[in-house]
Amino acid sequence: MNELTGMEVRGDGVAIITIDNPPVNALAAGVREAILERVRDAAADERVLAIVLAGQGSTFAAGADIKAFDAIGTREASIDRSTRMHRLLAGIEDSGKPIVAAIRGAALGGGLELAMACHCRVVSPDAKLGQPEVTLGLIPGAGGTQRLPRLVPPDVAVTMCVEGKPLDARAALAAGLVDRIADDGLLDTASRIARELAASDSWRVTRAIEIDPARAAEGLRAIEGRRARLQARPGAMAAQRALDALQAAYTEPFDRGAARERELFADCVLSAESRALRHLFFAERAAARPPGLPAGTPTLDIKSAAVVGAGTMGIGIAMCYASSGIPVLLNDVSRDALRKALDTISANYRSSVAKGRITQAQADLALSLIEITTSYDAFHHVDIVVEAAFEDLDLKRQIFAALGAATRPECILASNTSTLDVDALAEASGRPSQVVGHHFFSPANVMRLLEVVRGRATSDTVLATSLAIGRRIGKVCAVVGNGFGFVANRMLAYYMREAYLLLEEGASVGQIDRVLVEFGMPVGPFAMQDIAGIDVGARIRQHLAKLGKTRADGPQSEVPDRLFDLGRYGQKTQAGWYRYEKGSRTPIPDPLIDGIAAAAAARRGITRRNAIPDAEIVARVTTALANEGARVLEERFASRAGDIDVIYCHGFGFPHYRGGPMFYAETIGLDTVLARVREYRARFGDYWRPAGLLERLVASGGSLYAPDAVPAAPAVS
Ligand code: 3H9
Repeated sequence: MNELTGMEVRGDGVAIITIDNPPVNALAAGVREAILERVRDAAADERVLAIVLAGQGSTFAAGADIKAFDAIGTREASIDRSTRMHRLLAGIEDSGKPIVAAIRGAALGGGLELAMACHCRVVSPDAKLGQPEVTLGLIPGAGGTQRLPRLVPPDVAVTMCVEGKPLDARAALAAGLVDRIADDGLLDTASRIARELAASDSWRVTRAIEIDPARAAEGLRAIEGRRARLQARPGAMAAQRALDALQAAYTEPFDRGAARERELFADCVLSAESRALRHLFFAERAAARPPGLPAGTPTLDIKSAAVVGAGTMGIGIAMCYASSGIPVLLNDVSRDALRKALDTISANYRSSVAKGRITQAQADLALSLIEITTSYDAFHHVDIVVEAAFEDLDLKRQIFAALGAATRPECILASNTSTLDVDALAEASGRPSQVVGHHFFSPANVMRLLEVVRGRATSDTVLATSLAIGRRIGKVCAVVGNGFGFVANRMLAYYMREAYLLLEEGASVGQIDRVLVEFGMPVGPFAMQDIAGIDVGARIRQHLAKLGKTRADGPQSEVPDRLFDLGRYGQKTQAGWYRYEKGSRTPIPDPLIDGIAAAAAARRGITRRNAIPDAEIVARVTTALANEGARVLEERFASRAGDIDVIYCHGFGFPHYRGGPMFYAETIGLDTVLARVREYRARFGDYWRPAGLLERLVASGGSLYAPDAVPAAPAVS
């Protein structure tokens, strides 16, 4: 068992116990017991005066083993597990010798709970301490909701448990969560403090700290304030339960509060929300390891970048690089466009500073890393170029031919195209193995998704480097094949098709938006278009019409094109699917839309219904997503259902607590999804074609997530 920890008794009487469970020292079964065994050994060893508990490598401990939660099938099993963990931490607290946690890197979840059961906490400047359980649909389950309020002010305890964001070393020191920051010599400092505690013969046992009445009252007020804000938020069950547990901390003695925490943790760990969020946690990490890309594929070192095109996307992409400390050349043919781009970038950074998201120094540094240019002269220095020019194949071909000549052979040439053929650009460049798609989502400096499009000739090194640089600039990456609309926009087209058709059938813009927000989308489809611009979609449809293509199979509603004809482009023209008062972003329903929808329905011979049930709206759009997602998988434009979940959650805000469109389909049952597709086919027409993969899985009782659900093959065109 004790390969999972190490112990060294030093000459000064300090035992250094090290948690050793790579890569992140998760407190899996065996590790927890091993720690207690070491503590007991040290406590029994006469040579030992004091103990330091540290993590091997760059992490203290990333918390409980998240994978193991799937095996908890009952409340009793959950409560039993938490009880053992509580006992174990009490055993550490009561060891009889002072224990100092020496924290390098992350002390998260159960890792922080372990550290709080130590008698003192010393951290390195890079430490991050947090209770992120809520992001997994959980609450701290090993006493975190009881020990944290005994150490930090109520607003900090509430924020940490409800928002899940970690504190950095300085904030943790200011809050009283840690006792010392060791700029260097973490173990030496921790050992010295441990010896001092032993010499003083008095150290603090966190669970014995009494919360004074004034602080308890403040805690209850902070909790009520939060509850009011959470009330309307779907998917906030874990946050509510965290507040319940904190309330117990401010009103009950430790043991009763801890018992309450165990009950509430059990509610959460068995919930559908938590299962979905845990799925997404692993799916996000798996997405960065596409099948077919050998582990350990070498990556290129990206020290500088260039972006071609200083429009909205180019600006956002340049900011991603600069904000991550990578110098970037921003290129455009128009000097005027470049000057405007710099103004926009400065304004964006100013606004981030004003909102407290970054410091002035960080903004100044990022801005200093962006250089504008109208030529490719300096491109032979850069390691990657991201092209974000106007969406026109001939123009992009010319750019790629020029980039092929202007850059070094090993330079990566990435296109931010959302609709064009990456292989055609690869061919134009003259060195197709270096070409890849990097499809960002607008605004590129905010949205976390990056679709990495693997072309026919994209080399493994370019793919691996794309994933590495994507992660470095803060993106969640997923590899997709070179198909029209890739994955995110292809699926969005089916979601929007149903929204338009429901409108023609008699639902209102307001009803559809409300229902999908209640379902958990951050914004309804029509309000979203009013933000993004109705003109953008209309121009793409016009372009496709010339090529004889449509974005999705099935009837193409004319309603959005009528709005475009009327100059109703959305918020920017104060009218789109809604009306907007000058200077306001509040949508006001506009009866004119219903008239346009009724006329469109009449032209298509559709009898409008007086009322469309809310449930049908959710069923229609989610079935369209799941069926198209299954087609994407069988055509191998994505390699795994989890990749699609990651893409749609991070690209278009599918509620994370539902796990993504494919996970949601499994939650309601693939047989139900297939039955709906068949029902809609009978009601609406043959464009509702069930995906073969869906039919096969339903026939065999299989799962989209089984390792053999989709024949293994790299996602290539
Ligand atoms: C909890 O603690 C409940 C308790 O209250 C008590 C209950 C009784 N478990 O993210 P990375 C894997 S709930 C299992 O790429 P980074 C991860 O999947 C937990 N595995 O590295 C990946 O595996 P692979 C609360 C875990 O450097 C590898 O480690 N804790 C866990 O970018 C590397 O991860 C959290 O929510 C885990 N706990 O970031 C913290 N953590 O290589 C979750 C990581 O096979 N973890 N893995 O893909 C994190 O936030 C980040 O991993 C961390 C490192 C910041 C630590």
